[in-house]
Amino acid sequence: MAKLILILGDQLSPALSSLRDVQSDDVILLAEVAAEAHYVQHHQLKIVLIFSAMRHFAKTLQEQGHQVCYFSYEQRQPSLLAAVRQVLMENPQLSALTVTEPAEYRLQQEFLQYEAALGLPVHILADDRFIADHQMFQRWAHGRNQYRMEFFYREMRRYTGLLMEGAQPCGGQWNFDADNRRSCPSDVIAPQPLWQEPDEITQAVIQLVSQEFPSNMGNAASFHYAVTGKAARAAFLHFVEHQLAKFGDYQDAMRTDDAFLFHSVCSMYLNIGLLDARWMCQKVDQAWREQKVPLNAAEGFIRQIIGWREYVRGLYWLLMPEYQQRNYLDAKRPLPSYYWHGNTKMACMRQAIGDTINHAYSHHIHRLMITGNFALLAGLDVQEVCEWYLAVYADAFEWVELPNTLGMALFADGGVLASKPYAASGNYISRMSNYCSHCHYQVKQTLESTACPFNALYWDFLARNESTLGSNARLQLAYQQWRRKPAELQDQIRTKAAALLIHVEQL
Ligand code: DLZ
Ligand code: SF4
Repeated sequence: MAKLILILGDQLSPALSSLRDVQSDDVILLAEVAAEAHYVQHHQLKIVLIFSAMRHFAKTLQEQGHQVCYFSYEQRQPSLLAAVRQVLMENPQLSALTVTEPAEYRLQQEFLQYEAALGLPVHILADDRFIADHQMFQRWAHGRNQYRMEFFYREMRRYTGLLMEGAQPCGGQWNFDADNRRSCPSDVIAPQPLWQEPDEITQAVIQLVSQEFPSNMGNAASFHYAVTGKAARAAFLHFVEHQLAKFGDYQDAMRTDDAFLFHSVCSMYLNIGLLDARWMCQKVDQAWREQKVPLNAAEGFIRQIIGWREYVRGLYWLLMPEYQQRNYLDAKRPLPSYYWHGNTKMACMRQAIGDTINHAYSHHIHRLMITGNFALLAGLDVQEVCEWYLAVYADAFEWVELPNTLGMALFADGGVLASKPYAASGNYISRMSNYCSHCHYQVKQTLESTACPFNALYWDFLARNESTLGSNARLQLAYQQWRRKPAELQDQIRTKAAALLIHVEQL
């Protein structure tokens, strides 16, 4: 019995579960559709990446002799369901639909309706590209009142054997986070990540996106990412060879002249299936065992993949759909327009948003401690901020974006992900970057007209949320500092913050 296999834009892996028992009379469908291209205003480079990678993946399947049906965006399929319907109508011999489970709750809910809508069996297979399946995560989470990444991560280390010597972690320590926090001196030069020249297929997609999505963020013509598994693996091996050794030390550093520093910039490839998480981690484990990179680099990288990435995916599926509605600190201020155009006097924000506009990428500390921290301190609307992150980053799919933004950056889940809000004043940004020396504002000032906005907003954030956050154990030092300030100074700071928030659009 021939079947239809639907492959989504973030399922571009040859080892995908739905492709495992493909038969010669099966039809494989990939479709560029309006519903997926428009559910948020995706960055132009994100759309180019996904459409071009889909086209390359379909071409490879075809070359391998599979029957492939491909709808390009110009064919105006409104939705995945419409595309499936059309293929089934044209191929009445197809008697079932198979799909690997979608990564997002939104689509999972749609797929659960497909059987009724199409009148044929729909088989939804597990996505075993993730290392922990849903049951494994649920077993781990069961009975816990706190879900701390660190404990999940240790289990994943034992489960995978990565950086393990028998039952013990290599180096006698599970986590070298404390060795991942150096600022990057100006004489340390990071090698460029490996970019790709667009081929003919990508050039056609660039043209399409420029025409069809002209007002979306970014410039499609500047596309330089990998769009095939082979090119993505080359980019990752380039990272292992040239960047990984220093990734550990400078993971949290930021610099005006370099958006990438020692980051791999491979999350977008991994999240659409061009790279395999186990393969990446094995390469890093091997580089450490061959003494090519220090342990704080290898462990820091592997923690991001088998720890953090698997953990946020597990939490997403554990807590959706209720998680999406959370707004613990009742943050509702509209998103300032500079999140979209980057035109602000705050040098750090200009840099982080500018990098985002130019590359559909910025690294995790920009996302957490600059744009995320500002959104947290200013009480920006949780839904709007989440939508922004989902739209503007090439690696952003809701399963990974939502916990990172709503939980980690905005503390809107009340502490499920993070044990304290990642609120920081200008002092942190000044320590970890060279932005402040290029800024209109003065990082050492709090009340003056030229004062760094992060400073008054930081204290005001603590003060206005004292009833919810005041007893948080990890914020006690900060609250002691606040409470020790004379009442008059507290008033001045809060008045300054109120003025900043009224004029937040002009900062
Ligand atoms: C993000 C995206 C975009 C922009 N376009 C498509 C598309 O046209 N067709 C498709 O199959 N997938 C696309 N995607 C990725 C999906 O949105 C993604 O599979 C779901 O969000 C589940 O993670
Ligand atoms: Fe950002 Fe303040 Fe530093 Fe300016 S002074 S770059 S606003 S932290």
